[in-house]
Amino acid sequence: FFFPKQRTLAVIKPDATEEHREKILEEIHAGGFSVTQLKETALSREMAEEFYKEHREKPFFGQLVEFMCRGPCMMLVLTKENAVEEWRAMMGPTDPDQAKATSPMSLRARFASDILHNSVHGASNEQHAEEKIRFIFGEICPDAELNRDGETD
Ligand code: DGI
Repeated sequence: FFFPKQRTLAVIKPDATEEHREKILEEIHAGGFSVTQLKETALSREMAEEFYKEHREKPFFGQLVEFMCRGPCMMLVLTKENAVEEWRAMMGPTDPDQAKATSPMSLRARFASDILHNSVHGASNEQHAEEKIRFIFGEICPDAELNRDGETD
C-alpha cells in the first residue's frame, strides 16, 4: 500500500515530559517519524480547555484540564506516511491497563500510570491534526496567552 505523507500533532503530557521525554523522542525517531516542529509549552487553563473542547461534556473534563496545565508539555509535529494512525498505534490504547494487555510495547503500556495520566496525546484524525497544529504552533500564539496569564497586575 502507498500512503501519502501526513502530519499529526503529538504531545508528551506533563506526567511524562520530565522523566520520559528522551526515551519517547528516541522511539519517535526509531519509528521513522520526522519531527518537523517541536516546542516545550506550559498550557494555560484556557488553552487546555480549548485544546480538549471536544470533551467539554465528559465527566472527566475538569480533571483532564487540571492535569494538562499542571506542568510543561512537549508539543511535536510528526511527519510520516499515515502519521495520524501510526502515531496512535505507537501510543497504544487510552487506558494503560488495556495497553499492557493488547500492546505491551506501546508508549502508554510502558509509561502511563492510569487512564488520565497517560503520557502522550495524538490527534484522532487528519482534520483534528491540522486544527490542533494551527492552535499550538500557528496564528493563535500560545506564548501570548501564557504572558497574559503570568501578569500579576
Ligand atoms: O485519544 P485518547 O487520548 O486516547 O482518548 P480520548 O480522546 O478518548 O480522551 C482524551 C483524554 O481524556 C485521555 O487521553 C485521558 C482522558 N480520559 C479519557 N477517558 C477517560 C479519561 N480520563 C478519566 N479520568 N477517565 C476516563 O474514562
